[in-house]
Amino acid sequence: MAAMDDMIDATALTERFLRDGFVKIEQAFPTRVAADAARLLWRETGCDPEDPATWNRPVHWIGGLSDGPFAAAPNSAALHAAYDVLVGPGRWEPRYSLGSFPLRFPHPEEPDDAGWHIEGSYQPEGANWYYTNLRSKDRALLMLFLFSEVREQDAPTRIRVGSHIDIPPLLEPYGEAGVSGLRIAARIDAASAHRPVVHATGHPGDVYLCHPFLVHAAQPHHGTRPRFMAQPPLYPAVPYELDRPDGDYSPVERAIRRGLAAGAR
Ligand SMILES: O=C(O)CCC(=O)C(=O)O
Repeated sequence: MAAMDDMIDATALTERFLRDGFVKIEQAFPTRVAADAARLLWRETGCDPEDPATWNRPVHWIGGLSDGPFAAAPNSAALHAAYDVLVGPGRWEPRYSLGSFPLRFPHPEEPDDAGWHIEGSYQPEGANWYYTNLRSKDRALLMLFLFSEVREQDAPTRIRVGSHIDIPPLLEPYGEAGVSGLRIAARIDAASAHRPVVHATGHPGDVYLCHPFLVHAAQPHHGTRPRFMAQPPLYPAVPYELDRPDGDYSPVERAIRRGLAAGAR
């Protein structure tokens, strides 16, 4: 506990996470790891970093990668300490890969994936889209790992601050089975439209740890240098619980309960 307290102010982290639905951990992993990761991501795109004529699409989606830097990035001491604070010790799975990289390039075409949404996490048999449920099955956190400089003009992810509180009442009627993100997309957008928007800017090595129900969206890139990011889940080791006799709720669970209470008022 003493070591964790040296690294991270757990109370401040928890308060910000409960209020905003996310926390930014600056220099959560080393810059040289980010640089190594970016080099491998360029290779995956087949584009030439020095020749914008080869940047042939507004977004290159890359799947999962487990080369060294992608195994190292999510496992820094600072991130492990933050996962413990937000999700709870023993309640999250270490991961040795990163996945789902939306690599956004300056391009005259608009991307077609820039709507407001929360991340779905599992696909029931026969479903053609990802689902989520009130206990956030299969997703302990949404994480944004920055591998390039992300300034305002570099297509930072848009975040509706505090929107994680708006979502639990929408999910509750669907119970354990949950609902497809597509089916409730319009309601998610409407329920959180009043929230202020901030942009996930930062430096290579910064990480945003987000509540699974944080409403966010991509945006077109109007800058000059591509934006490299990963947006993987942190996986749970055990399901979230919303009714704990001992009251030992994690900040993620507390936020879901707050959202339900707010919806009931
Ligand atoms: O690229 C981004 O900024 C966010 C992408 C995203 O949230 C998504 O497509 O699920």
